[in-house]
Amino acid sequence: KSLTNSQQPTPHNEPTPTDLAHHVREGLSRPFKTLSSMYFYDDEGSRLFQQIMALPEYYPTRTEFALLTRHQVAIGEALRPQRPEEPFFLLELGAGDGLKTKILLRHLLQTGARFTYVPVDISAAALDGLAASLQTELPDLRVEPVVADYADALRLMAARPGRKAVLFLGSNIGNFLPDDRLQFLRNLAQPLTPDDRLLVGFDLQKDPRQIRAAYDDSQGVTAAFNFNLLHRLNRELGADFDLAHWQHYTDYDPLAGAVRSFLVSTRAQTVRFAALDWAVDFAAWEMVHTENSYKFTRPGIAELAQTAGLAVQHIFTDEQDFFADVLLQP
Ligand code: AVI
Repeated sequence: KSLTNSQQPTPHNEPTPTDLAHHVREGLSRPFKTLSSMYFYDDEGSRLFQQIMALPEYYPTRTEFALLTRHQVAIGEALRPQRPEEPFFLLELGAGDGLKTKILLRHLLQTGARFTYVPVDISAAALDGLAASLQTELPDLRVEPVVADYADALRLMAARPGRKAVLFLGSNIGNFLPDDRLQFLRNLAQPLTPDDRLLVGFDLQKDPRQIRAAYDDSQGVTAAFNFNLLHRLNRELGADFDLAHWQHYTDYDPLAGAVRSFLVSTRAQTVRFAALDWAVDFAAWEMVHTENSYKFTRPGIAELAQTAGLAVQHIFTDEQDFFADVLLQP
């Protein structure tokens, strides 16, 4: 089974256009209509996500940045092998612009670690940009980008001798449904050995109002990010969504620890998909579910890790206990 699960994938692990057509038809034919968040990340969606990460309400990115800054020494110690002369690979799944990772990379270089940074992404363009910025900012860093799906990249790297320290930062793990999340972690752990390490980012449960605000910002950037999905369907599948009759709606369920985002049809309407020779009806106030963003507790993380066959070695958090980077051992 691939690590890029078809239901709840992660940014930068995009499927092909034929998958889009199939997925949209299937998701919009369900009694409770859905569209997967994996389709958020076209060029415009990726640009909007960059903007989201800088919003005052969207705390996860800057919190994890502060956390990594605060714990860089301990995290560096935990990721590198005991013997300093032993070379290792620092793999990063879905590296993005690498802004957070550069904290660790800089620290490891400054303390004489011998390692190769292996950013993994399905998009060659994303990796080219990252490699170029690393070349100027950290010219001494050895970089071996891998354009592949996470599972393929891990299998490929597992065959090479030396420790693998695998980073899965952000709160990307939160975009999986619980079953898919467990399967994802199991697949991640499968090719690794007890000498390897995993560092996974989890957004923690906190004041529910603060969580909800992070997904419904006052400038409407998150709404635009959600609407971009409809623009994309108009463009790529010849659909005729009229954005004047759709709203962004988001809610946080503290019992499930889940933010759920929706696109809401504000009136009864029919949308045609020219490329699919197909049409779909929406009732007034019908909701299309587009994204889950789960928030975690320590017991929840411990249970997940244990079920996936991983040992929690350390939980690194920020001063406010908003976010956790969890060190796991296979
Ligand atoms: C990519 N992922 C971790 C983001 C999140 O927080 O779930 C995506 C996002 N959706 C709306 N805002 C941010």
